[in-house]
Amino acid sequence: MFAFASLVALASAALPNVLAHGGVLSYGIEGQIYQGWKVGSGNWYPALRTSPSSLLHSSPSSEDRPYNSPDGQTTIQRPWATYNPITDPTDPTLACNDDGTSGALQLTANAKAGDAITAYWNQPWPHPYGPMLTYLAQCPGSTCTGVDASTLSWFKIDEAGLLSGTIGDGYWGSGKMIDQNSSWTTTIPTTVPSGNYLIRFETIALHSLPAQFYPECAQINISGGGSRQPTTDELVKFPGAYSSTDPGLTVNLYTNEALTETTYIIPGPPLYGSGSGSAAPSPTSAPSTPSSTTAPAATTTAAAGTVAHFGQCGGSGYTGATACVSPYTCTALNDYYSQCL
Ligand SMILES: *[C@@H]1O[C@H](CO)[C@@H](O)[C@H](O)[C@H]1NC(C)=O
Ligand SMILES: *[C@@H]1O[C@H](CO)[C@@H](O)[C@H](O)[C@H]1NC(C)=O
Ligand SMILES: [Cu+2]
Repeated sequence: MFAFASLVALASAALPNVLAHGGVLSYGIEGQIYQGWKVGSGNWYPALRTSPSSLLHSSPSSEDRPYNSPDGQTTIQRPWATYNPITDPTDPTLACNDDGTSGALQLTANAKAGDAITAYWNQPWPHPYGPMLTYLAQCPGSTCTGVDASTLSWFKIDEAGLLSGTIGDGYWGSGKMIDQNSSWTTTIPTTVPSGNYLIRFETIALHSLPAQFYPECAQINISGGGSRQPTTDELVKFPGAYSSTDPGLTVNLYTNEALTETTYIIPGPPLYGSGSGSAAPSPTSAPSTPSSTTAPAATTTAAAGTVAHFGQCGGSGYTGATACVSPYTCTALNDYYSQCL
């Protein structure tokens, strides 16, 4: 205990105000912002949680939590236990970065199939090497409140791995997330059945091994959905979906081979609706989803009349181009900001 306390003191002294880790702090659904669990004053700093994860994840103290106390907080986000990474793919907290329970005053956001939903991480997100993944899990009853996240079956609706370049020095989904205001936008497929879901945004950091998982969840009630249930092959459990031997979780960025390797296999099940679903996750060395374009960032210069993916295309006081490059459409996020999504 003495040694651990000393290490914590050292870590705090060495990194006074730098946020080394974090999580999803808020959400946006078609222009409406939903705050996540509030950050508690005085405890939002990088603590040392690299010692035995079983010990450290079993009973987070108030200092380890990203909020002072859940008392009185109402949010669509599920409570989460720590801003430190989960580093074991069998960790029981892998579903939503907590014990799976909902908040005492848990809220649910309404969303429509086809809506764009954005997760905002703390800024700037510090880890640019690794994939972005978004999952949905339908809750069995008329609400997700009270449903244990670890009992649900999840399917992947969005992923972005190595977008360009090599494993060793390429551009990753998480690098793009940082370039996009440390946020990630996923469109709810129009084909998912209406109902109550948990949505799980995850970024995985590969700058050191073992890989670091940063998942948080929110409750949404999807209306106007379709009729395509996820197939058996598309459904996974957390924990269960990942293994410590997955090729996408064991890549070493710092080898000579990494500087020539352009194929990265995104962990987890095949994408929802991606085909038969019976094959192993397919290697992706190129953009594989509509959210992955060759435009590296929202700041990409676009020709007149063609705004790049995630670029601004409207809003009060905006005078620039309003037409989005195919296949994106200009979507009003609020009165002041419309974005090509
Ligand atoms: C979900 O939305 C449907 C349709 O709008 C509504 O009838 C239902 O009450 C909602 N359920 C919850 C838990 O919010
Ligand atoms: C960037 O993200 C922050 C939340 O982290 C949000 O308040 C802000 O509106 C975002 N900016 C844009 C241009 O979307
Ligand atoms: Cu970190």
